[in-house]
Amino acid sequence: MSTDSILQNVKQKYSHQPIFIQTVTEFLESAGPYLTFVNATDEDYKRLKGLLIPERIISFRVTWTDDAQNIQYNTGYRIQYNSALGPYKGGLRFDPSVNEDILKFLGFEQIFKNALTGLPLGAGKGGSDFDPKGKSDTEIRSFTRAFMTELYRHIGIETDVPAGDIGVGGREIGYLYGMYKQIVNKNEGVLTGKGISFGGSQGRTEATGYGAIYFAAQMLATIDETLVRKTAVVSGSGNVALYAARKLIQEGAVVKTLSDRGGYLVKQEGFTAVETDFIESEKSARKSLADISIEGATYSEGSVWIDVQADLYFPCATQNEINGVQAQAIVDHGAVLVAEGANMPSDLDALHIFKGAKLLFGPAKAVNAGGVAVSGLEMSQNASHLPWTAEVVDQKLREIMGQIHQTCVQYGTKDDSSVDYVDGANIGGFVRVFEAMKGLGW
Ligand code: NDP
Ligand code: 2IT
Repeated sequence: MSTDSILQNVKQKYSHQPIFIQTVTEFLESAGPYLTFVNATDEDYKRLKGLLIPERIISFRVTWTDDAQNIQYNTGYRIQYNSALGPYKGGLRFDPSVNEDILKFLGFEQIFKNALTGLPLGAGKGGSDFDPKGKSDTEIRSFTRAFMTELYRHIGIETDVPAGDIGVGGREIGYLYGMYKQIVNKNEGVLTGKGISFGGSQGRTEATGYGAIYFAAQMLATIDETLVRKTAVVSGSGNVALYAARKLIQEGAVVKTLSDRGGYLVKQEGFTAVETDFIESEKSARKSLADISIEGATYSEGSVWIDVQADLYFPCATQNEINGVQAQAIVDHGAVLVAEGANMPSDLDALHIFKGAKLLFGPAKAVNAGGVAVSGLEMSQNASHLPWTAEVVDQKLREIMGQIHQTCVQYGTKDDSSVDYVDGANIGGFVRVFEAMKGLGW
């Protein structure tokens, strides 16, 4: 058996799931040469085939009532992908694009990301094709409560611990947890990203964005560079993008852009922290960037990757937001670093261009692992009934991002002593989960 034959099999069997095929292809491009190098046995290849298949896929109907008293239906999902390292762990996404393909890609990525954190976390992902856009607060509450009346029977602190993702932030997690508590009559922290007053961890809201910047700083340090006075393009204007932008500003970098589904705002001299707060409050009121006015900033519907030159690029919105042409433009702009805050924001063409270029490229599995890492810390605090201070959590986040960087260097250093962070993250995560599967007799 070989990874080529495994990939052919996946392509044939799941030809209707292109995003899943993309993530498996990307992973096997790293895992294949590694398995050849370590003389993997037939049993290893069979175990790898097993790793590609989710342990369980749950799908359910969600029936809820809108403000006009109409009955509405959506489909809910939870994919319990791999539990070798611990309870299934990963976010919930509410977006009309959600389907089994998208959630299998996200769940598969989560396996290696969670393994890289070094914490006892298995991997899962879930969500619904529910569109939060234009919904009132009572509709969000009605939907989330209906969603939890189905999901609750499949999750548990030692079974499966969901969190947020696109369209699911602090408010939604609060409503979901409120419903869970009412159903099971137990005060167990079955979701992470909870409000601080009911079991949440300090620093979880900030963790993904901050962690991405801690990781980028480590990458820059390998070429004796820092973030100070570097210009940065950030895409997205949600949780990950805004906290990445704020940390960049704190570290002395110049954040030129933020974006949303409609286009991007660019301010050549850089946004201030106060402006990021203003954008956050306008976005939470569901405004589009096109309607948000910031002095000195202009709005465009073009491609931020092609139009805006910077030293550093942080895609923090969604999957496949950078294609080959756009990746080439980033390289031609003379970028020093690309670090993926979103999950799989570079398509396969873009990935190959970045890997072949002379720049530092940080893949999502490593760069955005800070979010799930602090989720893991929230689980520890819930289990011990002892909350930690913001300083303690931030220090642990920094340490975990440092360890992930170390792992990437360990498994990704090439003969010319450059670091291939894609190989490093894929192989580093894989080795940990594969060892566990072996030990468990799987
Ligand atoms: P949010 O819902 O808070 O924000 C999402 C942002 O991305 C919004 O600005 C949204 O624009 C934009 N966006 C969403 N879909 C598209 C699209 N199809 N095209 C262009 N822009 C789009 O989500 P998060 O910030 O939490 O998540 C962003 C990314 O980071 C996702 O890939 C997620 O999987 C990943 N991630 C999130 C983690 C977390 O802890 N939250 C952890 C690790 C990864 P608009 O405002 O117009 O909707
Ligand atoms: O993609 C991700 O890592 C997340 N959405 C966060 C998962 C989590 O359990 O905190």
